[in-house]
Amino acid sequence: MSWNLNRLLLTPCSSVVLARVSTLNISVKPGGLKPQQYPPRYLGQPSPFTHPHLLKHGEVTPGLTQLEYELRRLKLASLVEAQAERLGQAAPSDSHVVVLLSHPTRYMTNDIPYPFHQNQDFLYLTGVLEADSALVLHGTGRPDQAILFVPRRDPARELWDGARSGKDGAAALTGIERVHCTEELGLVLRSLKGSSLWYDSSKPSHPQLHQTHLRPLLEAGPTPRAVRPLTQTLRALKSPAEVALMQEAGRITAQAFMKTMAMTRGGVDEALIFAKFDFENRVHGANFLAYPPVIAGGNRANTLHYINNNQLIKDGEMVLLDGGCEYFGYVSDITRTWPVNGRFSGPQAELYEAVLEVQLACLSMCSPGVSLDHIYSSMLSLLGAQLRRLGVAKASASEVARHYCPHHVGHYLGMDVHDTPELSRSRALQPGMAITIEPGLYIAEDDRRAPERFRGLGVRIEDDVVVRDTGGPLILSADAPKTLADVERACAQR
Ligand SMILES: [Mn+2]
Repeated sequence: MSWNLNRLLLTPCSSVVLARVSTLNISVKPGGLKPQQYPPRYLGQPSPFTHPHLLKHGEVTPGLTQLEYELRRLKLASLVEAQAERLGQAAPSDSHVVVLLSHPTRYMTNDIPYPFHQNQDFLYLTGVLEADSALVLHGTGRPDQAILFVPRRDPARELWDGARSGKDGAAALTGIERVHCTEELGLVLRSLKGSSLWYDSSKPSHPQLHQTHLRPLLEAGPTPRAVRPLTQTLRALKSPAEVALMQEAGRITAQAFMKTMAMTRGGVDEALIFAKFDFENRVHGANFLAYPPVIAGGNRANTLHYINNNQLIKDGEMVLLDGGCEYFGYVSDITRTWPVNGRFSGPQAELYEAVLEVQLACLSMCSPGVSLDHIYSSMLSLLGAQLRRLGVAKASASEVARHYCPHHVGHYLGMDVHDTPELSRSRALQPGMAITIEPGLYIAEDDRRAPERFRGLGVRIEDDVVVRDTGGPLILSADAPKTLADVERACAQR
């Protein structure tokens, strides 16, 4: 078993955590990775035994190894220890208990479930894709002992809902040695009493498990400390394996854009574009779309969260498509705007070029030390200058730019579309952070201040970016056509 420990330890992380993690005596248990330890049956999620086309041996989810998940838990344990010290609780004899709950199954109606979507913080630390599960980390000083809780095997339920991993399956898959059934959560937590609790109690990710197993504990003790800010700090910095997954998500969606551009024409239904885009993402390997896409023809592009996608787009109009896919836990989020008939009109090209120029300038700013908020204020002044040049505004004030672009320049990206929302956008970007860069200009059809030729036009151009130390930003969505010529060429691929 050859693990490149150095490479994994050097995954981007705050220097505090890195120092702590690299001083840990990490013992890798090759025994947990032996292929014959996987139960020869279906688990509650793909395993290297049942899905060798998706996972290599030692991977918990495609592309992410047991070791990577273990390092995430160790980094969280170090953050908890550091945070306790900061809060003036430096006694090394203090013990900590960290609890994370999975999501429950959600139901569309009566007994028809929605496709299951895991709580990303729980997924980030375990790789477990089953509902009704939990993770407990505990230890003195540093909570680096993991206990996993998964649903008990139940042939009657599995007949309807499909296989469950069970304790042996979950242990083999994750490499976590101590696994209990979920109903033992409260019991185990009570046995760890006297410890300080870290748990996101304000918005429990699994209300029923919270009620049954956590409420009694919370009523008896002091308010627990939040875990979310710590997991989000870790999640903000992507490891090489995570970047590879995001690169694939970006590549898939970029291909889908090319194919979708090639099929539009005057009179096309937004619903058809939706179906084509969804299809092309899945055909290229996506699990599903990451969010309801915006497919907005003509003036509807000026409704930022337009997701009705049910109108016909007239010949001569543009369509704005904001869509992305999820690829084994990581997402893309890309926007392109193009003329449905394949040829930009004069005013459309003018407005498009103005946004593109600003977008390219913002992309070039994506380097370590710069914050999203800083890029945002640059975007506003650049958009202001463009608006003045186009004759939309008399002075290039930021106020006017904010009116014509009411949203931020971008957000963090990762397992979620709007990833790690607790992380301030005023933070300096670091190598390994993933963000979107998405300036736009939206000129409503009833805007009397704007020259008539621009009214009813809305343009946004959005790329996904990983910040790097050297070589400039890595653009994950680079394959999606963007220049006027490339967009028209993609539209012409009939
Ligand atoms: Mn976005």
